[in-house]
Amino acid sequence: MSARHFLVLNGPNLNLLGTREPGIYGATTLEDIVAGLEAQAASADPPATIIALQSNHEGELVDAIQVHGSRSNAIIINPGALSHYSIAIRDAISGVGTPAIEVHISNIHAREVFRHHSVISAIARGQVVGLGVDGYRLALDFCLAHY
Ligand code: CA2
Repeated sequence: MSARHFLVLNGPNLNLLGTREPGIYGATTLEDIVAGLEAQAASADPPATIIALQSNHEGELVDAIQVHGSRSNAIIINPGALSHYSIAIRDAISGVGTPAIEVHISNIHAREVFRHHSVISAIARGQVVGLGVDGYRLALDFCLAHY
């Protein structure tokens, strides 16, 4: 059994990836993204495992952070629209004290003004923004190197 675990969380509507709005979010499905991350983690030295969860419900994400985040080496999270207003997710990440990398597929700074601010970013270890679904792989690369 691997000694390293990374929690990958995706928030509301990210289950639709690859099925709609490919111009903004690309053509890759969330299932494909998770499969890629699992393979990346398994082939790392030392190897790691991924716990991946997507939810359209804020409370489920908070529960996952409390239960799995506390036992993980790091959290990779795309909170979706919750990024812009969920103090509950921010408090959950701060509460477990596990380093979190915030990922956004699109460049939130080049979109509507209400997307420019993330309430998560100030407590995140860092962000990967606007690099498409590659952002997840880059975030995991960082986690595998540092945690
Ligand atoms: O760019 C990102 O990753 C976002 O977190 C995506 C959120 C958006 O509310 C944030 O401002 C930025 C929305 C996710 C919706 O995902 C969809 C995927 C395919 C089709 C429709 C929605």
